[in-house]
Amino acid sequence: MKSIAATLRRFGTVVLALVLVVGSFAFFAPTAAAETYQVKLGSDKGMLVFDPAKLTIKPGDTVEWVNNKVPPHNVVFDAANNPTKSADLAKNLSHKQLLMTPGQQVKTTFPEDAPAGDYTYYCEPHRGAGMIGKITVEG
Ligand SMILES: [Cu+2]
Repeated sequence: MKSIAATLRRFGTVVLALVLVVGSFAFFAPTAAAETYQVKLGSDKGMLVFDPAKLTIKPGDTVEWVNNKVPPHNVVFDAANNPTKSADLAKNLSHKQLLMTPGQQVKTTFPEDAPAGDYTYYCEPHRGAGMIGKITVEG
């Protein structure tokens, strides 16, 4: 009898722990909606590309650009190629400073009120070589 009681107590503790863990996920899910995505500057094989070149995100999400191969690179959003054609918005999203060292990172958090649509960006030194990327913000 004693061992059954002990087993039941242990089982009860496990169930309680599970309820707490699952409950905390449910509680935090709405606020943990914003995600962070990584885009490499220069592919692992040394191609002059953003990897991935196309990315779909939601307003409030963050894109982390990681300097990878064949630097220098930068991230410049095209004022003529975003949903509002806003030069200010493009400037705020951009990181014009050249990244020289592999591993360097810059981040852009898209505002909660970022209009849905395609945002085209490029790397200034390698734009002519086709180093162009696109972020699609979902509505
Ligand atoms: Cu580049």
